[in-house]
Amino acid sequence: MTTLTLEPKKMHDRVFELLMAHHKWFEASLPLIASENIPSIAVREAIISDFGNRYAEGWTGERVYAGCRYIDQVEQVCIDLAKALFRVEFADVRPISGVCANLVAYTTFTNPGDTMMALAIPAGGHISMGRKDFGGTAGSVRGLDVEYFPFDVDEMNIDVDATAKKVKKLVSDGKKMSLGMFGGSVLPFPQPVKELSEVFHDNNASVCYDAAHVAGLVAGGQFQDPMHEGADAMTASTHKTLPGPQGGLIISKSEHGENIKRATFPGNTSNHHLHHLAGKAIMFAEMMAYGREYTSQIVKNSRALADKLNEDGLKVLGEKKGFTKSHVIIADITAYGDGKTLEKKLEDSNIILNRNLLPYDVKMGRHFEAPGGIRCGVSEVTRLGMKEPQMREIADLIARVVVKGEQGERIRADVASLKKSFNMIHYAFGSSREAYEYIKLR
Ligand code: DSN
Repeated sequence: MTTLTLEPKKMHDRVFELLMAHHKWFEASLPLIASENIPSIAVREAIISDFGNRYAEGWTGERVYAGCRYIDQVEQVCIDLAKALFRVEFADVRPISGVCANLVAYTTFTNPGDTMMALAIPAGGHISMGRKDFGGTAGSVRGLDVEYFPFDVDEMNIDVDATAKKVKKLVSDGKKMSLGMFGGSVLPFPQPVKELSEVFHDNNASVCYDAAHVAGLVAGGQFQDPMHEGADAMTASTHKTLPGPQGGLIISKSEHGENIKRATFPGNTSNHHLHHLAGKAIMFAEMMAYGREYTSQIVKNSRALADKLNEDGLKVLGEKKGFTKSHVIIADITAYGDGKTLEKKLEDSNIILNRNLLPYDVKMGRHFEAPGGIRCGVSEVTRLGMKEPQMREIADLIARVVVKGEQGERIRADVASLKKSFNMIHYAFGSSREAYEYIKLR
């Protein structure tokens, strides 16, 4: 049994102290985790509304609960905005996360025991695409047999010819290939959806694209547009390059709409998170208004950061292709240490990014605990108004820690001084509150 060392009121107060400390820390830090972003103050207002206390199982106008008069209207606004933003016929905004959206896709397009092709995790696949023996969602929850896309490290991309051959071979060997699952968690370059969709379709498989990371760039017209390149559906998170609350989304051609609706509810959710639904609607409206400008700056920033990091001595992958065409950069830091140690040193310097497996790490005997890479994303710093000159400063700060071994107070002071002029949210409808302000309601 746990014996509490503090009275309940003191523990209650302690939680608020820690929340406030977190806000102060992020205010003075460089947030570079590729899967994160900061929502606008307007989104934050929406997600503390009473919507978060309600149930609305089902589809708009067909709920299993009373009390949904306004919830239905907000959900319809959210659906309409999502369809307009992604230029598609059907959107289901209820999945509560990217993993949940992928499960909706698996439920729609596959049966347990079928084969799905996806990227291996070191090549950029996500845990939700993983095999059962690694505890991945596709294998252990949906019972799928996962085959990997052949991957070309120089190109940092799927190998088209080898994939076409592999699909045909698997099918001729008697595998029931149901789904080609493109996309993933490290996606510096557009993938060959156009080139390979027909191969999957000709072999009776559907095509889905996990745009968890790049959905904002797709919406802003800065990356590939999978739904117009042959994909049947696209899943996404709403809080990475899309700067919304944490959540998921699935869009598709209209013919899959009814199956997707059932796969979301009752298949993979009971209640969806209605406060986040309102936040998603606000964020989609911001993206309709500012998305093109925001995401074109993300891509320019990412490229500027990659160029300077590489010049400063980090080995950024994808050099042959110009390092990146998205928000994400992946660098081999094995000349200076392992990913875990360097992630910690950077964190101690208030530079927050994460370690990452490199495509060739497993072959080299490296493990996700101490991989050979680090991953940076620029969505959040771009949202704070930073541009190419600040990216070069960030690269120098990272290199001081990684390459030169500097650490501690001097770096933290330089990080805070850079950050000081960038504490407002840009590309949103405006607010006088600062990005990391702790908003007290008590
Ligand atoms: N694992 C997250 C990422 O950082 O890419 C997404 O779920």
